[in-house]
Amino acid sequence: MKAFISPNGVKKFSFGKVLPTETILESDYTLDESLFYGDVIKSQDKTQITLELREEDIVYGLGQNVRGINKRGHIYEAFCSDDPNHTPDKKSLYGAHNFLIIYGEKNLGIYIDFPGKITYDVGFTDSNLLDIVVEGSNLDIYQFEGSLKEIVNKFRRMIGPSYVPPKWAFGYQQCRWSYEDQSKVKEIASGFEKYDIPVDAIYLDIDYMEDYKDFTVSKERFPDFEALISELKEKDIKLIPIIDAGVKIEDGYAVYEEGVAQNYFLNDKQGNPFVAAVWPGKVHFPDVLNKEARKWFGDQYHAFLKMGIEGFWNDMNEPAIFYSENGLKEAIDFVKNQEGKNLDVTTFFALKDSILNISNAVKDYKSMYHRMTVDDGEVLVNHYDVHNLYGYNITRAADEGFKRYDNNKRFFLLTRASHIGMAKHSGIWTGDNHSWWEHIKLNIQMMPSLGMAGFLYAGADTGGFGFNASAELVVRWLEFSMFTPLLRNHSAMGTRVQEPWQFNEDTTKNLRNLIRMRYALVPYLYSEFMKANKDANLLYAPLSFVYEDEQSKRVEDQLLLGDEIMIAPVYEQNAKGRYVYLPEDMVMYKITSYEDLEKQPFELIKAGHHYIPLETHETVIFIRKNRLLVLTKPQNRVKDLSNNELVVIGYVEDSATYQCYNDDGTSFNYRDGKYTETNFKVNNKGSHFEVSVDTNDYSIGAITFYLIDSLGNCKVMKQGLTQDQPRLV
Ligand code: MIG
Repeated sequence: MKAFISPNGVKKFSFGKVLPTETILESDYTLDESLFYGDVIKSQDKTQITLELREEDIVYGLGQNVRGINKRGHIYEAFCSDDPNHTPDKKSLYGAHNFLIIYGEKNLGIYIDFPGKITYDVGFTDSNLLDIVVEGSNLDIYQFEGSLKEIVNKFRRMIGPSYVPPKWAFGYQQCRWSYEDQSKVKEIASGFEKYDIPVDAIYLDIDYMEDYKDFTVSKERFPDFEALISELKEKDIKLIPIIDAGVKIEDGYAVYEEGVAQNYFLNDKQGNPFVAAVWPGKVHFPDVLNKEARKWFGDQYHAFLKMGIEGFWNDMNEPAIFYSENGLKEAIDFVKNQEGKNLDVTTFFALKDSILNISNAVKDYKSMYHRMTVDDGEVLVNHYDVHNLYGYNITRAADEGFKRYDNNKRFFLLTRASHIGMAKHSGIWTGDNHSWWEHIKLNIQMMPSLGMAGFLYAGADTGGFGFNASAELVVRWLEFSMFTPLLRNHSAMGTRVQEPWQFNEDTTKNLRNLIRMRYALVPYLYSEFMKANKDANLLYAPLSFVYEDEQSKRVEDQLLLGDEIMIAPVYEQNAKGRYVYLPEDMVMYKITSYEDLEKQPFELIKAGHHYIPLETHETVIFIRKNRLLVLTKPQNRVKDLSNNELVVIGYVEDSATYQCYNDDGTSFNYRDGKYTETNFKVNNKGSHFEVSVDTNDYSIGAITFYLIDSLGNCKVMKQGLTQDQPRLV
């Protein structure tokens, strides 16, 4: 083992030579005498890392996973898995995010740089131990110290800034597996017009393709694809097609033929393209760990970009395998063998499992090979050993392809499988959840750990993907996801439809109000998102990141969103309220509709535990002490939002400031300082409030302040700025 230290105190412990995961930015590490905080035992093909957990320690992190914000008490695996049943017994979902923090007397952050499988026994087998088993002996362990915020900060600076989508991606998005033809897509777009509900994007799931072939469009179901794109574009609605990982094996299909001719696919042991089967039937997988193959696959997107498509979602990229030729043959042989026999129990269960186990089989992953680009050379690597890099690199292929097409345009991109380091290329959705109340809670609990892993542009299928959603569930879910950067309603084939108007009039009205409120929140969400990204902070933080009292450390169903507010969503069926814990006095804002702002639905709530009654149509947020929340007047598209009519709600005991950020929303020019800043300042002078606005944003017009003082009294003040007025008032 060798130890190193970076200029900002990050310690690195190297064991052997890890295959390049390309997850971290270069830094000047110097040799160091430090010892690793835990015990490390190496055997030939495994590394076991053990750390002690004290009774009161909390373990945060591990990115996309089941269970609570505090990960203690379960075993997790980092092994990207296509598993549509996110039940509490699961160890691993689609992402592999090897970053965690032990929060206690001495805080410790750990990132394990390793591309294969890792198991984390977080105080499950022995409640006082964190036992990590890495399936390999070449790895780097990074160790971070400091406050929770500092640890996240150092780690996130190390992996670099996260993906920034176009601003319209902060609007409402509608998906379904599938909107099966062009008339259905138009019908959905008209639905939003008819019911006057904001929307910015509609998705195309796998049925838009011809026989599930990537980069093709069904002539039968979408005969006028380009006209459809322009028609929607005129309405400012983006169309987002899906791209799967597997490339259909079919003579005459260019992507397949080129890939074979150039040896761009994963191979089997003999060096022939590996045959797996997914939606299109038999497929090959692009070898995106090979630089040239990755470039080739990324360039496939250009034809769609030329047609005016501005974003995609990448699915099945764990990669998911329904079956392989060999796996299927073995299973069928086994089944045939049992024919006519009087089966004992063991054989009967083996028979049942033989078919179930053909999907995503480890044996198949171990039968595929990459020609991985390492230091500009090529190394033959077994897929199993780098499994967690696949989704990362196939989405990176897309991002790099987009940048070659236009390097100053922000394209929209979501992926399912992911890994640390991938956050710079794309956002993620959290895969096939269910229309279960438990999954609203899971969605809430996953957001902070995704952020720690760098995934800021993230969200879950609102309303739930699998199973049937009730109206109440969709409303309550939106009461949380209206705050997540990715706000997408999606559901599976065969389930109850769940577009906002599919339930009853009341529900449509509630959902309209919530979605409009989401648009009102965009200035705040976008500002906090961009600041969290620039400063390598969390957008969603557990309460303990700010409040150090014992109770705050244990709160699992409330989050801080940005620097100004705390959210406390309802996630229980038939609930008419919930308990909320306030670490300090805050102003409660019960949201019903944007228009109801005039009724001043604010109330000062003292620190402590409270039961807050909340009807189905009521969402609650809490404004922190001496903080300001900025809203804008809602519109039906993000691009129509302006800063012309802003609302500032503040809980000001002494003084508060807020910096609202904005930019063109489409380019990377913000990196060159091309953005606007509006600084709001409020002072409580006892008898009155003093407000000032300092801005270089010439679109700022009327501002209405709702200011609440320490007695809970609300004062309304209107400020007008005209175009030629000085920017300082
Ligand atoms: O095997 O494309 O997570 O969002 O609708 C299922 C169909 C494949 C899984 C994705 C989901 C998508 C679905 N896909």
